Amino acid sequence: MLRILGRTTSSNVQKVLWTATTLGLEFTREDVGGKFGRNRDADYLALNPNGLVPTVFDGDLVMWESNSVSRYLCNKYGPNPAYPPDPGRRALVERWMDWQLSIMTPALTPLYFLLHRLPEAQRTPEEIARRAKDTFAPFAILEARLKHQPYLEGAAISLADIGNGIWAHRWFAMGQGNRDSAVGAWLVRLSDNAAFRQHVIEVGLE
Ligand SMILES: N[C@@H](CCC(=O)N[C@@H](CS)C(=O)NCC(=O)O)C(=O)O
Repeated sequence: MLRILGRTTSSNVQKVLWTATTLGLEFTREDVGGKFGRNRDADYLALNPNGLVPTVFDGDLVMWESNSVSRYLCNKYGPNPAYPPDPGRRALVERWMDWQLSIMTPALTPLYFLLHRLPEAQRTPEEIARRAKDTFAPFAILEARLKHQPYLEGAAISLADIGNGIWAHRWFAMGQGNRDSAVGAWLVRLSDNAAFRQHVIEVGLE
């Protein structure tokens, strides 16, 4: 059975939980990170030198980096349409996973931290507007992509949608976006997925 270390409110933990649930895997999970701490303790750092969550055990194998963990789970416990076996189709999915790490998360995190970490008295409307503007470019890319297809790659949810869908959910929850858009319609489609509801929507933001 998998053992997942990480708080449920972490987008990167949610990614692994959604993937594991998609594959029908059993797992245990322990609260680590955020208000629960433990992630800067020496025993945790010995497992994951980044001091970040998630850290995932599969037997003796200890893993970190949520995208790598998700790939591993699909490789080991697939096949699953979430991670197509054909190298070309897989590359198309993986580009969105890399894009989420390199473009989406850096664009969204400052706005998220401003609204969810900084005390309200320290926020200014100008700063919020500036940070929000930085999020427009990646969502314009998603909008163009999703105008012509139901999911980021192909006709089913893939790992491409999992990582980016979690951030899109947050973006709307932060008062951005237009429900009457291709991204909004994609989020409605994702909401039909029980694992997305369980591990993302029902958990809320922290
Ligand atoms: N690239 C890493 C990033 C991991 C990461 O940044 N985790 C955040 C939560 S989303 C974290 O551990 N923050 C410190 C904390 O929760 O205390 C991954 O994908 O796993």
